[in-house]
Amino acid sequence: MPKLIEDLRFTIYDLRFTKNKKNMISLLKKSIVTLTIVVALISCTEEKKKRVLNFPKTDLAAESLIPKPLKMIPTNDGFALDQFTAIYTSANATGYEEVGKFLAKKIKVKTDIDVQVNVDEIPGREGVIYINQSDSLELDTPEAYQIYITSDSVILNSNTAEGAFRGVQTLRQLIPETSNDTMAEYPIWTIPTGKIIDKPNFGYRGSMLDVARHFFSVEDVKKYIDLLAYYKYNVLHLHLSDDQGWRIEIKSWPKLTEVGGSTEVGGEAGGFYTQEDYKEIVAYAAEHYMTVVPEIDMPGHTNAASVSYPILNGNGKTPKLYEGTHVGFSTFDTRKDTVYAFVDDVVREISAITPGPYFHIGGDESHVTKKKDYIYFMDKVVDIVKKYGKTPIGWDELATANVDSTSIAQFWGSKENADEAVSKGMKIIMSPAKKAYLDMQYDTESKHGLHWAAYIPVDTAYIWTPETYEGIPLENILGIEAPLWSETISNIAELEYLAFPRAIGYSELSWSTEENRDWENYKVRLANQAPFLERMNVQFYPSPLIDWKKSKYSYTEIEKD
Ligand code: TNX
Repeated sequence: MPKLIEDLRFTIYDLRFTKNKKNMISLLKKSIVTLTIVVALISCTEEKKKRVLNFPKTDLAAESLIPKPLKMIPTNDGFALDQFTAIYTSANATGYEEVGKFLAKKIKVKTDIDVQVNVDEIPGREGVIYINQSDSLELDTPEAYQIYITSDSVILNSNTAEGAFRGVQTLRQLIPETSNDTMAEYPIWTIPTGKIIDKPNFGYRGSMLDVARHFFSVEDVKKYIDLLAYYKYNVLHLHLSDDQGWRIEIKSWPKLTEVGGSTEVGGEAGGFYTQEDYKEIVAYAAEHYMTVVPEIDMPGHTNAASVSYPILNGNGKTPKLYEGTHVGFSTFDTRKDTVYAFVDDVVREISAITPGPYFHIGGDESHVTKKKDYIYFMDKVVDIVKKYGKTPIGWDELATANVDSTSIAQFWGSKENADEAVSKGMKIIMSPAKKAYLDMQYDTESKHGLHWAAYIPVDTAYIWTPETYEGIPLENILGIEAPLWSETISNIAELEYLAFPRAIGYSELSWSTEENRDWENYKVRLANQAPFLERMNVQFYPSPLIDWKKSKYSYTEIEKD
C-alpha cells in the first residue's frame, strides 16, 4: 500500500510537468487506476478493522445454555457470525451436510443471514464453521460433541451426525437474539469463544404426547418436535389410543379410525393420523434425531377400539363412544383368539412404519381386567411385539407380568412395581407423576391441567434427582420422560401452556449431570429462554417464579386473558 501511494504521488508529479498530450492521457489513466486500487484497499482494511475492533468481549460461562453442557472453558473473545460466514461439513460423512444445512436454515430464521454450506472454498474467507466427523476417543457416545470457538472459526466435532445435531443446538443457543455491532455497516452476531465438551447423562430423553384424549394435528406435533429438539430431547412417545379415541389408521381394521377416531374428550370431532401422516411425523422426528415411540394402550383404555369392533370387548357391557375423562372401565377380552389376531395386525402395521426400536403397549390402570387375565394378556402381547422386532415398553404395571430384562417399565406411580421391574433386571424410564407429569397444574390458579398427583410449579419440576429417585438403582435407569396427558387441553396453545417452561427443565434433568444442575443458576438461564419462545410463538406459562427476560407477556397480562 505505501508503495502504491508513492507510485501515485510520482505519477501526479510527472503529470504536472508533462507537455505531451498523449503522455498526459496515459499518466492520467495510470493515476486513476492506482487511485481506485488504493481506495479499494483502504475500504477493505477499514472493514477488517471493524470486524476486529467492534467485537464485544463475551463470556461463554455466562451464556444461558439449556441443558447445561458437561464442561465449558471460556476464552473471553468473540467469533463474528456475519454475512461472510460459511459452513463446511466433513465430506463423505453420513448426515453431516444435512446437519450443516439445518444449522444454516436456523441461522437464516434467527438472523436473516444466508450462510452458505459447502460452497467452493473462497481464499482468505474469515469466520468459518466446520462440522467434522472425528474419531477422537473422547467422543465416547454417539451424541457426544465438542465445540472449539476462536475468533476465526468454530469447529464442531462429533463421531456421528446425531452428535453433530446435538452440538448444533448448542450453537443455535449461543447466537444472540439480536446483532450486537451497531458500528459496523453490516450486522454481526457475536458468539463467545472457548471450548465446550458435552455428552448426555441419559440416553433416553423423552416427552409423551397424548393425542387420544384430544387429537393434535401433524403440524402441531411438528412444532412440538421443533421445540423439544432445541433442548436436545431424543424421544417423542405418542399415546395413540385410549377410551376416547383411536388415532392411527390400521388398514386391516378400518373401523378403528372411522368409528373410534371420531370423538374426543368434550365432544369435539376427534381425528386420526393416516399411515402417511404418521410416516411424515416419524420422518420429521428423524430429521431432528428423535425417535418416535408409538403406544397402543391395552388391555384397559380400549373403549374406542371396542366400540369399533365389539368382539374385542371384555367388560360385559355394550361399548359406546366415550367423551368423558374417567379411567379404568374398559378392557379387552383376554381369552379370545380374535383379540390376539387383532393385536398382531396392529403391532405389525405400526411396527412396519416405525423405524425406532420401541413399541409401547400401555398396560396401565386395567382396573376391570382380572389379575391373572392381565398377566396372561401382557405376556402374549410382549411376545407379539418381539416377533415384530421391537422392544416392548409398558407402564410400570407391566412389571407384574412374566416379563424379563428385555422389556422396559415406565415408572409413573407405583414404587412396588418399580422394585419388581428392578428385581427382573428391567430398564426403567423415569416419569414419576408427582414430578414429571406435564399435565399437572402449576398451582391452584392454573387454567389447564389436573392435580391428582400434585401441583407442580416450575421449581418442583426441576428440583428432584432422577438418578436416586425412590431408590431405583442408577444402572436400571434408561432415562426420563415427561408425559403430557391431554384431558384438559385441546389446542397447541394449551399444550404449550402446560409443557413450557417445564419441559425445558426436564431436558436438563435428563442431559446434564447432577453436579451441573442448580435451581438458582437454572432459573436465570430459563428466564433468558423467553425471546426464543416468543420468536417460536410459544404460549408458555410465564411462571412468577422466573424473572422473564424482556418478554412480551407479563405475568399480569397473561392472567387477564
Ligand atoms: C393417569 S399415568 C393415566 C392416564 C391419565 C393421567 C392423567 C397413566 C399411566 N395413566 O390415563 O391420562 O393419569 O394425569
